[in-house]
Amino acid sequence: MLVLHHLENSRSQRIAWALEVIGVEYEVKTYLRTPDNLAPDTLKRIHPLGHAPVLQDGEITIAESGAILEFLADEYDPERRLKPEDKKSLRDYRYWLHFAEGSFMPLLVMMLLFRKIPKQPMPFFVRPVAKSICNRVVSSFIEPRLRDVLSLIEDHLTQNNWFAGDKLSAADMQMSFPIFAMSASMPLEGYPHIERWLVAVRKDAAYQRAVVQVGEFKVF
Ligand SMILES: N[C@@H](CCC(=O)N[C@@H](CS)C(=O)NCC(=O)O)C(=O)O
Repeated sequence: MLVLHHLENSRSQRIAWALEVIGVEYEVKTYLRTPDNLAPDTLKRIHPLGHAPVLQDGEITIAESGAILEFLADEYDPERRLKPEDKKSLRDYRYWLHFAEGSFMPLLVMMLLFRKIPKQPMPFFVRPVAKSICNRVVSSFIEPRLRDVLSLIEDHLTQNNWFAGDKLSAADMQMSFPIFAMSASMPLEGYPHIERWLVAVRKDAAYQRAVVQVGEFKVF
């Protein structure tokens, strides 16, 4: 049976959603985060980097959520519920599948780190300087780029119901994690089509079953 190594409140939710969409049997092994919000060392026994998600299929161990979704599409989805067939949708599928981890997540991780740095232990006289530098990086570098990302997504979802055409696909699953993270840290009122997409995701029956398995995304 497929085994999903799931870290609480993490990207593993994408994989549980995909597994529910294709209706394949799987077992979830849940790992709790450390007090520093990291993965526990036990996850390194499954994959050397110790990140989640990791999927095991017998002797095969796969990390990277995009690679796992592609593996499931190739090996377990004869009805092509995860990957569209027509050329235009397939191009969009590939773009957003890579965009989520290649362009979107690095900005979110940077924002998380720069917001955390001034809260770390440090001499009291250093803190105001650290705070001012970090705020500057967030406001002048990270936030404008995130606004560009949201506008790009909003434009795309104005013309498409889902990320890859008219049907839900693994591109939506891959994009769900950064969009949930964004929506948890700022209101998306100016982005009605992203909001509309979020409502559709939460209504999806397979998504709801995945939430029962691995929980809903919470803010860090
Ligand atoms: N690009 C990887 C990122 C994996 C990753 O960083 N996962 C996070 C959870 S969302 C993690 O394991 N964090 C714990 C840690 O870094 O210790 C993917 O898409 O799977």
